[in-house]
Amino acid sequence: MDLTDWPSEASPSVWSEGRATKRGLMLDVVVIGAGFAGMYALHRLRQLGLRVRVFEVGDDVGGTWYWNRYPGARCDVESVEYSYSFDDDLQQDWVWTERFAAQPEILRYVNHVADRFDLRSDITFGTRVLSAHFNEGTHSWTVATSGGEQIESRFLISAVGCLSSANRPHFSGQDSFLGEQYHTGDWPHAGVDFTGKRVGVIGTGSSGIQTIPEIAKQASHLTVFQRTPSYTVPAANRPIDIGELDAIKANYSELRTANQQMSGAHASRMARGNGSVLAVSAEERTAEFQRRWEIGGLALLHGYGDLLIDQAANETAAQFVRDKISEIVDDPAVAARLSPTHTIGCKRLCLDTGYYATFNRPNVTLVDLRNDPLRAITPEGVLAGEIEHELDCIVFATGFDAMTGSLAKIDIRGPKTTLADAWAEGPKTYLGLTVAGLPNLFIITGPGSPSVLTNMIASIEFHVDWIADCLASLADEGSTRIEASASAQDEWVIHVNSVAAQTLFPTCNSWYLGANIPGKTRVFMPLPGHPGYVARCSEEADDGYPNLVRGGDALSDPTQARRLGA
Ligand code: NA7
Repeated sequence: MDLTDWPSEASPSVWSEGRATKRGLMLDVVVIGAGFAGMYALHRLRQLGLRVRVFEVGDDVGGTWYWNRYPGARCDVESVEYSYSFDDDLQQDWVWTERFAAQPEILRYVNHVADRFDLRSDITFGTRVLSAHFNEGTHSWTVATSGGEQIESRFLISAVGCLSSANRPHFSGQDSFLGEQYHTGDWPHAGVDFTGKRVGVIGTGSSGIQTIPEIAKQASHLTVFQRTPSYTVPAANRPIDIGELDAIKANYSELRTANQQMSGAHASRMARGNGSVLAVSAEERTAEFQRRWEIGGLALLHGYGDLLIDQAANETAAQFVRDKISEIVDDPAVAARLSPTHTIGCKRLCLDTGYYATFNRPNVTLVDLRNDPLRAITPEGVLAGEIEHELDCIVFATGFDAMTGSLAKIDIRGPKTTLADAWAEGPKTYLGLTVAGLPNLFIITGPGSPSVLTNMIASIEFHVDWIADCLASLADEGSTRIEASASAQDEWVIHVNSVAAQTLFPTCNSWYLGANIPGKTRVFMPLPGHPGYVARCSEEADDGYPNLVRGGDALSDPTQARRLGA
């Protein structure tokens, strides 16, 4: 069937035509979240003629980029690649100004997309989805929102994002603090002026590493509370000149296609080395690491094929970064405290602009919480070890309950299980897209898919297209119910774990494993390897979805069924 022949947006819906419920018209799809994923899902499913409604907690579009407005917030995937590919006019028209876009530019871009495709008219902002209960009788979800609405929808799509539920660890005495408190993942829209203030930043992951150099420029004094040092490499961010951008745009589809062959679905323009770092001399590898350090971005870990597979190989890159820290940081004791010892890359590699050099500033102090544990937050500041650090503001850069946190907040109930029960021992999915026991639910970039190990936009587009094709196939055959088979899901979970086990990813306490959240089941959530994953999902679709059990009432209107099948 040619999908472009489907009814236009104004035409009757595929499944719900004429189907009024006690509470009003039944929707085809409720989408949760209006970030990159929810926005594209809305656009794509509208093209199928489906009635779609998106619910979004924020007051506007953007998801991650709506909330993470801290100074220094910037994407670590190059802007020409971290952008939608689904519409060539869009990618030709938009002008990126920097190699790695900063948060305000990305937010301008998503706003442009929302305007361009008139997305806001089907998004309800300022509204949280509280629960979704599946009705076996009608093969539909009853979705309840914080706005007091109850909506019936045939399908439910989670576009809640992977890094959208802020991790707010509780520190003793926190409520007594007399100054201001901020979380990088929930930053005030009006911005914060730290001029002349004594600021403390807790957390040195990607967010902390991006914001620390910026806050240090403003604050009278900055105290950085570090529990675990991170590896960070220079972003080497720079403006993109218009000639460079035009050259990329002239071959945009080739770039997008080439990126599909990359493990992370991006960076195909960056030369990769497949050989072993251990097979070359120390001089050669140092020269290659240096070359890649200067290129900036994630290039460093792409130099050799075994850096994320073999511990001894990995150690060569880790030592290279530690040597850089010693070179950059003036005080050897501070350099030692900043030097990580874990596997490089098993936590997401950070990109920075002047991070290590920031610790040479006279107004910056590093507190190592491994030696001086954070004992309490006091009215005046932070008590670490025996020292009370007096502060006017505390910035929590403590990360997220990643990949499952936002979905787990919603009371999702299927006929025989809840999401909470289904995921009690860690998230289990089939293809990262569906969950056995929860029919008619799809998860964009869910656990068990490559998601956070990739360029998220590429993964989002792939998932949305896959879901759209699946829904079109259901419409074709008049099915109203689809659910992953439990055995296929069990096999998929084993597959994800076995692929992860062939890498060094599971070897440290990362948010990929849920290890940053006390009590969270420790399981490696994303699946390494975009191309293999895409091939597997495409095979599932091409074979007619053999591992997804379909069924339900045929469409009640046979003329419509014939039309859709035509
Ligand atoms: P991350 O990478 O999870 O970093 C959080 C940081 O906060 C990290 O340094 C943590 O130390 C620290 N942290 C967390 N809880 C505590 C407590 N209780 N005490 C002290 N320090 C704590 O989150 P980000 O927001 O920086 O980055 C998330 C992703 O966003 C990033 O990977 C990019 O993909 C974009 P720890 O390492 O756990 O010892």
